[in-house]
Amino acid sequence: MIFLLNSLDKNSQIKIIKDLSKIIYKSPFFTPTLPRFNKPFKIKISNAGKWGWISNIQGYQYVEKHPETKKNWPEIPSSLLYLWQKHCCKIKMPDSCLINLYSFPNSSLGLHQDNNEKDLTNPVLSISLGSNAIFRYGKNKTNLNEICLKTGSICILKDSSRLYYHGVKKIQKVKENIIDECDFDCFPKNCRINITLRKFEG
Ligand code: MD6
Ligand code: FE
Repeated sequence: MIFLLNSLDKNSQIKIIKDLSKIIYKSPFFTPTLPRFNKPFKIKISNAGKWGWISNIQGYQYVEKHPETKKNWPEIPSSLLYLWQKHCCKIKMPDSCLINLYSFPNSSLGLHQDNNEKDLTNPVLSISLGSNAIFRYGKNKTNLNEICLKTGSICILKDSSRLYYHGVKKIQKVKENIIDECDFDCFPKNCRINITLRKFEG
């Protein structure tokens, strides 16, 4: 697992937050539920790109339409495609952009692997914005490392770390939250946003 801590400067973060607000306007956040049990996740999500990742009683799936608006997901903004090209790959572009919204203080994300994609040799890139995440990761569920992901940090799963387990133990409020400074109604105060870029189709 590669961590590029505090990699994005303030202006690039603000541009991404603006681009996200446009996505959320067309494609509102919704609460996914756990496969089989249908219990709600402690985060909200939305997507951009051809394929959006969702979870419901039926399982984890990549789908072409928002489950509530029934519309196609908006396009992945160039501010994010640029980061994929810079850090992952110049040739194959991502076709899926998952936006996770963590509200303070009660959001968290269970330990999981990203393994629903068709070709697991393609990397996954994530961007953290807003409040801090106490992020856990490791090759096995039993031997986990912990790291604080601050706003502007990038994380890449590739090669031998592609199937590492990872999750968010808790959210830590920060003094100056860049999402609050942008002042969009679609994001709650003290929240954290994590964006994951992936290639679902080969
Ligand atoms: C999060 N991140 O940071 C959750 N997945 O909120 C992920 O699930 C994740 O950070 C794949 C690659 C990087 C990640
Ligand atoms: Fe993940």
